[in-house]
Amino acid sequence: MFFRPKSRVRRPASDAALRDRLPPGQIVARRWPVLHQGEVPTFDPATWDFQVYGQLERPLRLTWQEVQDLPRTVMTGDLHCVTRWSTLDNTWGGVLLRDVLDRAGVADDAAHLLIHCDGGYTTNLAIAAIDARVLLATDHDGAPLTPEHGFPLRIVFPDRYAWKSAKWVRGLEVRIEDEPGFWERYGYHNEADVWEEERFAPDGDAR
Ligand SMILES: Nc1nc2c(c(=O)[nH]1)N[C@H]1C(S)=C(S)[C@@H](COP(=O)(O)O)O[C@H]1N2
Ligand SMILES: [Mo]
Repeated sequence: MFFRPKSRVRRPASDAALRDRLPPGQIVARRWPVLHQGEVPTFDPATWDFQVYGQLERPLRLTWQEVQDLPRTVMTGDLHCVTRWSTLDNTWGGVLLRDVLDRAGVADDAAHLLIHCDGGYTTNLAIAAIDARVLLATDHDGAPLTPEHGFPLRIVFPDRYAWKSAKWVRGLEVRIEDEPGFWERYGYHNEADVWEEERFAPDGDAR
């Protein structure tokens, strides 16, 4: 009889480390789930465009080729769904959202973004919260996003619940006033900070 020494048993040795890097109430998913409202939109590179409009000096309308030609970056970040699954160490390739906004020249009195997606999904972000880890991603782990994960273009915002990481993004509306997006209107938290566990709007604040 051969007994495998205890130390060889695969145990959650990294539990403590994991606890440090997982936001409260989250569990690591073994596979990357696909989650969204409605249908995966079809993508036609000939007609697809990406628009940045609203309170701007230089509104943008970019073709798929022009989006691909923007200066690119790679960012490693986690994805945390409010339904409690997380995927860790995703490598995202794409364009810094900040760079796109700078290119368009956000007006001084504009502080909010309403992100518009194919199919009508929306989500809102405060422009001041958009740090150097927020991407308009085209790639995941070195390959183009799959259609169900948001190809050709999705937001990735690792420190906010994943409903802010909008898939199939077609437009950024730069606004003076905040406007709640799809889930924010249904009582989900406006800022959605995963570290503060901002899942739902405070009582009475649902719009
Ligand atoms: N356009 C669009 N983007 C969306 C959603 C959606 O319904 N429509 N769902 C969000 C939610 S709740 C989550 S958890 C993530 C899931 O991304 P994934 O399917 O790539 O895992 O997409 C987000 N982006
Ligand atoms: Mo989600």
